[in-house]
Amino acid sequence: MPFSLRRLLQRPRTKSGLPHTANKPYHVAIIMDGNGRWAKQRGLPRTAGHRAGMAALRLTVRAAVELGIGVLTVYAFSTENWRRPKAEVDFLMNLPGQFLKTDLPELKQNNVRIRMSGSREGLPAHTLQAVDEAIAQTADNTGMILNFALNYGGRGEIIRAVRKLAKAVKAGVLEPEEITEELVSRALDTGALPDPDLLIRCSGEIRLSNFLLWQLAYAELWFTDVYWPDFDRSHLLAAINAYSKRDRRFGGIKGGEGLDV
Ligand code: V07
Repeated sequence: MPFSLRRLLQRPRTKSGLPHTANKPYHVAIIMDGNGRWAKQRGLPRTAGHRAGMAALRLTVRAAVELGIGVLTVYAFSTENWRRPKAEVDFLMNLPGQFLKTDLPELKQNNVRIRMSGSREGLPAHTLQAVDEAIAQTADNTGMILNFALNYGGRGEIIRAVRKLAKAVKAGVLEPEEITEELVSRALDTGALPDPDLLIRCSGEIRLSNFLLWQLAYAELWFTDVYWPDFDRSHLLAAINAYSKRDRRFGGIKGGEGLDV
């Protein structure tokens, strides 16, 4: 689809146009880490960990729908993951098709809309076909958005966005001065989605690993030692509970009056 400034500016990114501040996160992002370590601990092949991770994802999506989460973005495959052994990559590239074959009926029943963030380049045709089919079949759904970060890297995404904007400038339809945070946000793969309010990372790693670099600027971060295949509703609830107790200020001060009296 060609880059269109008009499309970029259509809707506010949140209903209010402001960041989401209620005590329930609207957009939750998850780094589903620890599948390989979960398998190793059990003397199983890494692929068994990925399969168990898919089952955990199924439970988490169910829980997120029930909790009224607006957007759930999950890191399924990073651009760095291509460095893994070919057999493992081939296995992973079959998971979107497998997941959708078993889960698409329930997702549709639950009014879930599927989206993808990431580069289409380099993904096998059969993987893209499965994802595109799921996106098309759920395009009119109005419930939770399930956004798969697939062949995704934050810096790569920013580069693709910058190129789109540069092309618009070169074509004479955009002035450099018109490039705002809002426009950059919209040129990213996450487009009109509001930024994540809460990032969850499993498996004890305390880093972003090139995930949603621009979008996570103000997110609350929550880390757990639990391996992703062991993650369930209770861990999601713990993260949301911790989020609801935090005081998000977006760089301002509480109350926003500017005076501490
Ligand atoms: C993958 C299972 C979850 C744990 C993390 C790694 C392994 C679901 C998908 C998927 C992707 C796109 C889509 C539908 C489903 C997936 C990969 C790996 C590459 F439209 N799980 N899952 N994709 N794992």
